[in-house]
Amino acid sequence: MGRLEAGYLFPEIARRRREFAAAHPEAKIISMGVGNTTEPVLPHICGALVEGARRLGNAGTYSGYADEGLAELREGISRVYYRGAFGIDEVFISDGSKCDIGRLQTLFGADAKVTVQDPSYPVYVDGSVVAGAAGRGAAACEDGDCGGGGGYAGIRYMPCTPENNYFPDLSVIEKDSVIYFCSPNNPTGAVATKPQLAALVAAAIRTGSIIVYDAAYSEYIRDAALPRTIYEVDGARNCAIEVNSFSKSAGFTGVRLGWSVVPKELLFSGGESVNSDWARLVATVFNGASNIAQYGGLAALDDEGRAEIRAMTDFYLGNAHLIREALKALNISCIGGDNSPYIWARFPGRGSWDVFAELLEKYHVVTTPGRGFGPAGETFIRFSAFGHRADVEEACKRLSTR
Ligand code: PGU
Repeated sequence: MGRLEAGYLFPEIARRRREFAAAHPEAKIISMGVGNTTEPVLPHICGALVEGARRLGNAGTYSGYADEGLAELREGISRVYYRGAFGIDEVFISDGSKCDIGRLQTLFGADAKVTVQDPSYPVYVDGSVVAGAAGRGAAACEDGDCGGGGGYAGIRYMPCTPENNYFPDLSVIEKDSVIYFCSPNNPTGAVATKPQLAALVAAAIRTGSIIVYDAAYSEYIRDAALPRTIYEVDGARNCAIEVNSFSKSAGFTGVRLGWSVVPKELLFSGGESVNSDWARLVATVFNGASNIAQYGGLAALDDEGRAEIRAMTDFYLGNAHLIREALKALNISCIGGDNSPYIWARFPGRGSWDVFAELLEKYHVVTTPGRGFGPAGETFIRFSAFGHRADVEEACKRLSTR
């Protein structure tokens, strides 16, 4: 804990927002910061959550611990997301992908050689630091106030920039690494193509590394040519774990339900089964996802639930389109937002916390400074498309006066 360079990014942003609000009580602040869902869970899935709660109030249907998750849910996730390619003992139900990432960091421990995309979702780095897998920062932010986005010695950063079209140079991956890879990417919104993922898998196999593939935004992919899971690539079963959740697709950020896939073929360099160790670890430190949430998850897998997920993600993609158009009109170059709920906007020559402050102070719009996602985010701002339509429209209107 002592090695962490700053507080966790999103509470830091919330703190700055509170400070500004206290000084300007008249300001109507709009959040395009943290990627938190805003729209209600849709009726079919919500009905299943209600029914799940009712079952707990009935002697005939009451259930307690369900450590490994409902078999039907594990089978359903394999069928809907992976064409049935995994057995139920390869799909682990969880309370969300962030929580699984934390447990994976416990599994890999302090000796893990960690490689991340730069910028990246801060949990890959911060959680690894907490697990002991990094030395004190070498390239830490100059002012000690970058909200978690410094550079830690012992963590390998793979820059993803406009120059490499947001896909990193994989030749820097060392032997026996743990590689965190997120697509659609948070924060850049870039989505890796199938040949790019094939190159990633080849690099992992060449170096004996394990990929932790974060597919939390896979339901936002609209381009049919783009892969929705790393297991679309041959060989991924031998080198990749995938985490995903219902948070951003079904609006379960507050319900909490996700999963991890750990194929039986995946082995540590000593030959031990990662699947067995993961099962042992999860059984030891986790007591299972809420029964209520799991009933909701089952409904999210049937035809009506799939249609609701589509409608929900279409709505947020609609917001993303408005944000992109607003930025385009201002000649601000940006990517993302077409197959992802994030837009990554470039402010050349500017520090991202400065731009963050400008947008908050002048337009009362909260964003996320790119630096919080890593050193390569310094001149970028992340706009989140999670918000009510009227708020997004109002924020875009305010920005258009820039
Ligand atoms: N993975 C990625 C890539 C994410 O962006 C997020 C949420 C999660 C996992 C967490 O998913 P759960 O399944 O709900 O655990 N990222 C948001 C929220 C901030 C946070 O601290 O998680 C964001 O704004 O980046």
